[in-house]
Amino acid sequence: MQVNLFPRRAVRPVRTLFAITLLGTGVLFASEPASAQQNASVAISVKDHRFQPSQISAPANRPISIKVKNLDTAPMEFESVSLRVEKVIAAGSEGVVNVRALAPGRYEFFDDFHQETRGVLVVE
Ligand SMILES: [Cu+2]
Repeated sequence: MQVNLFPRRAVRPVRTLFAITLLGTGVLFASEPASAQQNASVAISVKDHRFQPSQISAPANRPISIKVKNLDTAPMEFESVSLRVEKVIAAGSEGVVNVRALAPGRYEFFDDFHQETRGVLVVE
């Protein structure tokens, strides 16, 4: 009886894995460059019920992370109808509001708890 120490079947999974790895690498290179996928980030604070600065800007066609720092002693709610976001940020704390990739334009936002507190995101 002949004993095959290296049956072909045992080799196959390794080759398959190698092929999948190659395929995966190809997919990785075929997709968009990393910079296009990465979130743009922009920071804003709220102090005495005013956004500081009241106008922020971000690049178009990239998801945006807006870091909101609430320096007031009251909670606020960062809200925007056009951006379709709302997030409560406790007094003296901060939060990140993630926004989808946007077309160029002006997107208004406000504090839903103090509606006179307003700002605008300029996307260009
Ligand atoms: Cu609200």
